[in-house]
Amino acid sequence: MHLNYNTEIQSKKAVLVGIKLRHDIHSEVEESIRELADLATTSGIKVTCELIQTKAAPNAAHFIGQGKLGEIKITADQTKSEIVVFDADLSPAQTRNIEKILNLVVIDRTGLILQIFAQRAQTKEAKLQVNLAQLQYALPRLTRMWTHLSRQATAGSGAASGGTGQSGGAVRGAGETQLQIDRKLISHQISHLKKVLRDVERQRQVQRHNRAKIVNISLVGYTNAGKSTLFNALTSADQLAEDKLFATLDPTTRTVELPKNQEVLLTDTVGFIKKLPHQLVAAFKATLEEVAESNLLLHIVDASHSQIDLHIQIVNNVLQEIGASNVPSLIVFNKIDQVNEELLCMLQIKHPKSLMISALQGDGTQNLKSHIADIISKHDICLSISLSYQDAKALDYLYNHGHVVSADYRTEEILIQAQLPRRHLKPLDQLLINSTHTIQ
Ligand SMILES: Nc1nc2c(ncn2[C@@H]2O[C@H](COP(=O)(O)OP(=O)(O)OP(=O)(O)O)[C@@H](O)[C@H]2O)c(=O)[nH]1
Ligand SMILES: [Mg+2]
Repeated sequence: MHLNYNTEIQSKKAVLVGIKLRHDIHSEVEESIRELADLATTSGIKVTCELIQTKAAPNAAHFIGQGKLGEIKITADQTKSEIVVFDADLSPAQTRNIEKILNLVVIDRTGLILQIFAQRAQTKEAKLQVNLAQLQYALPRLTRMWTHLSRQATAGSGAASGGTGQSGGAVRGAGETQLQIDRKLISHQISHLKKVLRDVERQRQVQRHNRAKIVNISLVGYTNAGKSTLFNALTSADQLAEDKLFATLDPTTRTVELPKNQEVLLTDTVGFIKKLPHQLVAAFKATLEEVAESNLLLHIVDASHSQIDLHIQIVNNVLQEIGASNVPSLIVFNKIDQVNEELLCMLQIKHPKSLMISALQGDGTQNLKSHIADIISKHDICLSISLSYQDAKALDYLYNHGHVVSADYRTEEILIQAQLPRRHLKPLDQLLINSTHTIQ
């Protein structure tokens, strides 16, 4: 099946086109195209030129006017670019129409993000999820892909540029039959993948059930915010962290030891981005459910980025979309080593409950751990125990699983004040055979 069309774009040159519609703010359009350039570079495309086209409202047939398309064509020819990447979501028909006019490969933002996910997926589950999203995206665009293929088929004989009109006509008949076969195959594969992913989801539910007794914390945030760097700093793991978008696709979970003897599970997961393709959100449902079922979210924000507010808002929107907006969350501003005092003060005023860290340099990470410990302790119970020396094992249990605030050794008993996660109360109770306790 010819769905893995990554090789078609890697190392090829591309013109990027940003679109400023009537109500768009110019700086945001600029930032968006800068991000598109990062996405393109991450996918292996070589960006030759960035253009911004102003348009009151999108055109139903080809999104922007034919005159503007002409300008794009000239730029693409001058820079020897074979691809045009639009910073918009184009409908399958718009993509086809623009391709016909430009005679170049046209990719939209969703298509580009899907390509990156496909390149980055490592585990079987991530590959399945990305594959499903790609198939769902490809199905209505199949004609276009077939056109690419037929163009490729004839390209070997030197007809790649210019000759598509005639050669396309020559293969169209065979193509249509093949197209119908491809459509059926893809629909079939989509249902098969959905079934396989439902099984994965069930397995995850079982794993989650087994972990339910431990506090689960997930790192969420915009892509490249520094989640994996923080994950590594807190867990001594070696999760891939790099200056590329979507470095992490698979959720990774590790234990973190906190002060006061607490142990939590920390999960690092996929980063969010503006217009995260809905096919991906749907395909990554099982993965993202981990986030929705966490006890606490650490929302990591790159404090050195120029679009902090937008990033926070986008992450909150995705959290809402995946049903995680009710999970308690703590904003953690990262990369403070790159930010001046003035901005830090402003952020602190705007987000009084937030924390400031540099995951890379380790600043503030101990404070973050204590803060998490405090948040979790709020759910702990406070105990006063009059412990008989015969029940000394209970004291070990308290030291291992809770926080002993004070221990007053008397002749007949030990008077203990302690904090303990509620889930440890029952096992402790069974050890208190000759002792008494009260919950405060
Ligand atoms: N200066 C500075 N750079 C940092 C800091 N934390 C992370 N970085 C850098 O930011 C880049 C992205 O870091 P990652 O940890 O991969 O970011 P992420 O949020 O996991 O990204 P995705 O997995 O793509 O969503 C890397 O180049 C890190 O070295 C920090 O505190 N200061
Ligand atoms: Mg990461």
